[in-house]
Amino acid sequence: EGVLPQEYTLIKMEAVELTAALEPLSGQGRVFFMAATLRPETMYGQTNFWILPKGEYGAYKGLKNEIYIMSERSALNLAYQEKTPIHGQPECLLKIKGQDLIGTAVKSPNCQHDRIYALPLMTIKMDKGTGVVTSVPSDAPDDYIALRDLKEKPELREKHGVKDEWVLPFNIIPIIEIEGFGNMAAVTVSNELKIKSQHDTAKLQEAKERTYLKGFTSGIMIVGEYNGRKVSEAKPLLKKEMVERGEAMLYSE
Ligand code: A2H
Repeated sequence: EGVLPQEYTLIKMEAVELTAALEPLSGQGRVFFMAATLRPETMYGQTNFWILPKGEYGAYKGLKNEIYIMSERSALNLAYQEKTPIHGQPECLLKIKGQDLIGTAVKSPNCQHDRIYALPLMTIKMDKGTGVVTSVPSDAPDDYIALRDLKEKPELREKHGVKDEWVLPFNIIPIIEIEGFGNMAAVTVSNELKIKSQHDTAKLQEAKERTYLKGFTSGIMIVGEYNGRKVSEAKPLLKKEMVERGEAMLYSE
């Protein structure tokens, strides 16, 4: 853990219907999964989002009668950052196990699909961010490998109750061109390193290091409002716009 606080953008992904585990929240306000990201400019490439099946999540009262789904620890931090109704006191409306959220459909800002689904990721850390992670397989090696695992392993889908239609129709979307890495850097680097699965921790770390800085310093957006602009320029602009439109929130820890 670093000494300096890390600032994340929380992407507000709205539940499109309150099925199963979320049903008790009906009539209480709009429900948002709060995905913590360091790469708000990549939201054009979302194909799904990730939940830890064994994780404990909660539905917390947010601002303007909204409801936020996240870990308890992150809800407490958010409450101290004046982003919930009562300073320092998160109000939990419902506790939910990650497993029961798998398959929930959301509408996410800047996403090219009308809806994307909650899928299981076993390497989520509940003591980082919100425990909710949006998935951009073109540019995040963790996301690419975990989505590939689910697509290629029917037994993995079955184990976690994942329906084919939540996974198989979603292809990787090129959003950023990086010299020497093509337009799907995570795929290029993961293949170069021959990463076998989401549990190949050391190689995934290496892949992240190879893509992360490079994407920021020499990446060029090839979609969206800032098509043709550098990632380093587009990132703060897209972040600000999403926050101003009420589609995202800043959060530090
Ligand atoms: B990033 P850092 Cl396109 N557990 O968002 C595991 N991973 C988590 C997490 C958690 N609790 N909370 C957030 N993350 C992921 C986009 C992205 C990200 C791209 C490329 C790289 C990248 C789409 N997924 O991160 O440990 C989130 O994934 C590379 C590091 O705080 C978040 O940003 O440095 C990033 O890890 C935060 O990682």
